[in-house]
Order: sequence, then C-alpha cells, then structure tokens
Amino acid sequence: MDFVNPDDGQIIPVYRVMDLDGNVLNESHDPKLKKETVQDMYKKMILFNTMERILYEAQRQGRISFYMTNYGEEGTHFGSAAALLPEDVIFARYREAGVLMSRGSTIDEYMSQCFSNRNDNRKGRQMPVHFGSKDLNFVTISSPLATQMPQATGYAYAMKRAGTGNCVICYFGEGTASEGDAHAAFNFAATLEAPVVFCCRNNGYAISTPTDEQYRGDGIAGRSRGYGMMAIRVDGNDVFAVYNVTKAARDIAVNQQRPVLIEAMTYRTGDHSTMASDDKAMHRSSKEGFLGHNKGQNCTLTRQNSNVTRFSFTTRRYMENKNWWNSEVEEEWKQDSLHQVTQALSRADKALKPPVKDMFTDVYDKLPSRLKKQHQECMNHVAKYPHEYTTELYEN
Ligand SMILES: Cc1ncc(C[n+]2csc(CCOP(=O)(O)OP(=O)(O)O)c2C)c(N)n1
Ligand SMILES: [Mg+2]
Repeated sequence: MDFVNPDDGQIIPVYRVMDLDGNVLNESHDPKLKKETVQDMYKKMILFNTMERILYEAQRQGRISFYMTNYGEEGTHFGSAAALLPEDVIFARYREAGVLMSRGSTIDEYMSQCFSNRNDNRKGRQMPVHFGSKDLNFVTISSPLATQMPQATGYAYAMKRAGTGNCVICYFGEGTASEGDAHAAFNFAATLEAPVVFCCRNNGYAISTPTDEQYRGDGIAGRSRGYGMMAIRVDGNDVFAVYNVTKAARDIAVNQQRPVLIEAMTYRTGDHSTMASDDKAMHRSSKEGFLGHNKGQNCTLTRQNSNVTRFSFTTRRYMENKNWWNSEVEEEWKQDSLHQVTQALSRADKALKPPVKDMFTDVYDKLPSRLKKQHQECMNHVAKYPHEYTTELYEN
C-alpha cells in the first residue's frame, strides 16, 4: 500500500539561458535573435521602466489616482510577448503592462489611460493600469482576480473551432492561481484541448501573503500533472529563457491543440500598489532572505539579482559581448527615454477629460429613457453648482 508522498520525487527545475553575467550557458539555447530585435527589446524595457518611475511619482504628487509598478518582472513581459504573433490574443492582468509596450503601445496611450483623459481608448472609464487595446489584441484588464482565465480558455476554444491557427496567452499571478476560476480555466482547457498558453508570474507575493503561506506542493507548475497539462518552470528574469519557453509553448498550443502552463519565477521588487496598505515595508522585512519565499521551487533567484538591474543587466551584457551596445548608447537612450516620458506626461496632464455624457453611453445600443433622464439630471446639477465642479477640465 503506497501513498503518494508530495515530498518525494523531483521538483520541476528552472530553465535558464543566461547566467547572472549575461553569458549564454549553452550555445544551442541562444535564441539568436537579430541585433535589431534584441536592441529594440532592451530599449523598450528601459523606456517602460522609466515611464513607470515617472507614473509612480505622478501618483505620489496626486496627479493620477493610482498606479501599480511592474518593477523586477519586466523580463517575463518582454520575453514572452516577443515570442507571440500579433494575431495571438492576450488576456492579462494589472501587472503585465510591459506586454502592451512590446506589442506597440505608445507612451501617450499609457499616459492617457492613467490620466483618464479624452485620448484614452477606454474613454476614462477604467482605473489607472486597467489597459486594453482592440488593435493590439489585448483584452481589457479587470480587477477581480482570475476572471480573465476562464474567458481565455473560452476564447482559445473558439479559436480552435474556427481553425485560426493562433493561440491565446493568459497571464496571471501565483496568488490568482488559488481562485476557483483558475481551476475552471485549467480543467476546461485540458479537457477541451484548447490552444491556450497559461503564463503564471510567480513573484513571491499576493499583496502581503508570501508563497509559503499560499500553497503547498511544487508551486504552480507542479499542478499541471493533475490537469493533464504540459508545463515548464522558467527563470522569469532571463528574457531569452522566457522567450524560448513561450515560443515552444506557443508551438505546442497551436500545433498540438492543447494547453501549456508556464511558471515564470520572478520577484516583485516594488510595492503591491500605490495604496498605503500595499506598501511592501508593511509586509516584508528589509532584510528579507536572499532566497525570498520561492526556495521550495528550486528557485535560486535572489532579491539582489531579480530586481530591475538583473533583467536589464544580463540583456545589456549579452549585447555588449556582441558589440551591439555600449555605455554611451546606454546613457543617450536613458536621457531620450526620460525626455519622451516627461513630454508625454505633460501632454496627458493637460488634455481635457472625456465629456460627462460618456458616463452614460456604450452599454446599450440606444440610450434608454432612464439613462437619458439621469444624464439630464446630472447636467442640471452641475449647471446649478458651477463652482463645485471643474467643468472646464472636461470636453463638452
Ligand atoms: C476576486 C478578488 N479577490 C481579491 C482581490 C484583491 N487582490 C488584488 S491583487 C491581489 C493579490 C494577487 O496576487 P498575485 O496573483 O500573485 O498577483 P501579483 O499582485 O503578485 O502580481 C488580491 C488578493 C481581487 N482583486 N479580486
Ligand atoms: Mg504574486
């Protein structure tokens, strides 16, 4: 009589391409991307990080209401996004904003969304960081955790039936994997054989809850066997490793018509969000151990090597080894990025807010009479108390 002991057996290893100095560990695993592709990826990572620092400050100055940084996790965004085709559809959450930049979203678009101005493609209706883009096949982010997961499976199943030859990629955090919707998504995807790549960013925390208080067993990838799903664990701060596994996962999803699970091991370097209770100092010791809370999954990422300098440092070293980059170009690009970001911030801050009537439209094809009435009441109220409202900031 043999009980299965979860502590017996091999834990899933972490796939890597580069060491901490940017040297390729095994030449045959170098994705050998073109010089321009790697440079573009790196430049966008720097630009994205610069934009985040400025948006974080803008929130602190009260210019925007909210922000969530992606510090430390950019490697997973840019590595995975580069391995997809533009027609592959993305279901993401609030901490994968770099994926949008990789797809071509502009700084002005990010800024307009965060400032909820008239140029925001969501008409200022979403909280900051709840991005979406029909043109870029990026489904609008919603706050309740895991809602995107069964939707992603359903979308992938529809793609399978339509024979589009594309796949869906569904991003989620390891904390989100504890939601019932995550189970529904995995199980439907496995049984319907839907072409969906589940990409879990395991950043060590769900707000204040470390992973060792979130689950038992071999992390998120370890659950794949129970679902009958292929899975891999990757160093989420190694851009080329994430690129390789996502490309391979995409091939499996599309060619074998089945789901694949990626667990990208990373570390949330910043606060959970700009809300006071989400300050990382409230739930982490400043002396947090080098192995963080992911050591159980054979993850040797350290706080020191998993921060923003880790992914950018290794990619930079990789380029420098090939004479594709140097300190001068680095400095120039950093200045250029800062200039682009501050200019865009100023444009977004000055732009008018969307017209008040936009609060009432787009749910129904034709505005029902009760909404017409509410709209009128709202406008009458504002007209009656003009000094209470900053109407001059809104488009008519
Ligand atoms: C259904 C639901 N429950 C709780 C929350 C509150 N909440 C927001 S983010 C979060 C933690 C999510 O952690 P994880 O999935 O690991 O993502 P991370 O923030 O680490 O990127 C929680 C509990 C929510 N948004 N939705
Ligand atoms: Mg997390």
